[in-house]
Amino acid sequence: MAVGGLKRKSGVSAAIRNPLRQELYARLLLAILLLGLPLGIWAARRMDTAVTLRAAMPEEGGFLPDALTAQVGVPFTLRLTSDDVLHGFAVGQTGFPAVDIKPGQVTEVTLTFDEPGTYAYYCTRWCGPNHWRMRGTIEVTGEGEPAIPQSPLYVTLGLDIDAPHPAEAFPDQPPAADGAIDLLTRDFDRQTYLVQPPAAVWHSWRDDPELTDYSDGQLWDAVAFVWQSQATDEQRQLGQTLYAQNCAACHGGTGAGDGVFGQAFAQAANFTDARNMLGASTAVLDGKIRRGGMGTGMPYWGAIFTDGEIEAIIAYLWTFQFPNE
Ligand code: HEC
Ligand SMILES: [Cu+2]
Repeated sequence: MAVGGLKRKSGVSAAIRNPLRQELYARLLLAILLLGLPLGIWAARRMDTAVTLRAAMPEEGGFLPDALTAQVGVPFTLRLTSDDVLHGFAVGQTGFPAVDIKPGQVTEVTLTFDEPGTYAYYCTRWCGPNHWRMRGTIEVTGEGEPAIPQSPLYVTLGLDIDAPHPAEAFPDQPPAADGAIDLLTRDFDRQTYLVQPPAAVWHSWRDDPELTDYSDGQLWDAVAFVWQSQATDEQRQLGQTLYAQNCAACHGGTGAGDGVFGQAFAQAANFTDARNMLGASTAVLDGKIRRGGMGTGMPYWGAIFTDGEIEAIIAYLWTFQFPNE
């Protein structure tokens, strides 16, 4: 260091005496400026947008900070660290693949947002009973129209999703979707699937004088069939994957509400309970998933999943009542 400094000093003094050398130095300086300026700006920008995001168990504060800002089209780098156990990081509704945050390591991710809006980031590792509380938001500003969120169906319909919804009638055993096939020519549309509970559809068929020849069980089989016809196997598969990652810990792998963390809160809903489920419409389930069970352990997922993902999860939830063969 000292030697270099000295050399440079003598070099500068030499340049003053020699005009040729002086020009050389001027050129060099210009080159350094021309090259160095953009480099410096680039480095400064990079440092500006790189934010350290610390993850800790929710009891210890969760994500710190839990609110970030970014600009449309400007790459945004996060340095993820963990204070305690293994956590995960993902951004809802973006398709950004989840990454792990290992204690003692820095995980760098760079995000670029195409559209303004409020994005939610969340932990993807079950780090404790309050894991799902590990959430934060990224406020993205800039060019473009933020997508205007559509009102969830339960709001448009004015449904009280907190009201108990027991079915008046339900089968003793899960219906088989392959029965009573000749009933299927009857009208059944998307709207009915969205707004009517299965039990209400069953009742309307039961009260239909044209259908008196069919047994109660056959009518349930027909309900199971039309319900399943509203989703594809791909959707149910996607729903199953998302359920396993996000819901099973509370609602149980078999949907019975007996997940390891389900007990830590008010009993998580039992999706195998026919009386409870067959009295619920898709709109009610959709609302509960999006908004969460305020004051209960049921988290809100509206900011995390896309509409298509929620649709897929509900299609999977229905399989607990209407099993696929
Ligand atoms: C931390 C535990 C927990 C997790 C995780 C969780 N839930 Fe729940 N859930 C609950 C509890 C507790 C209830 C009952 C309270 C209520 O209905 O508000 C509930 C209720 C529900 C209901 C309402 C059922 C009804 O009969 O109205 C639906 C639907 C639901 N959860 C779906 C999901 C889905 C889908 C996921 C995953 C994306 C999920 N839950 C994740 C705890 C959880
Ligand atoms: Cu976590």
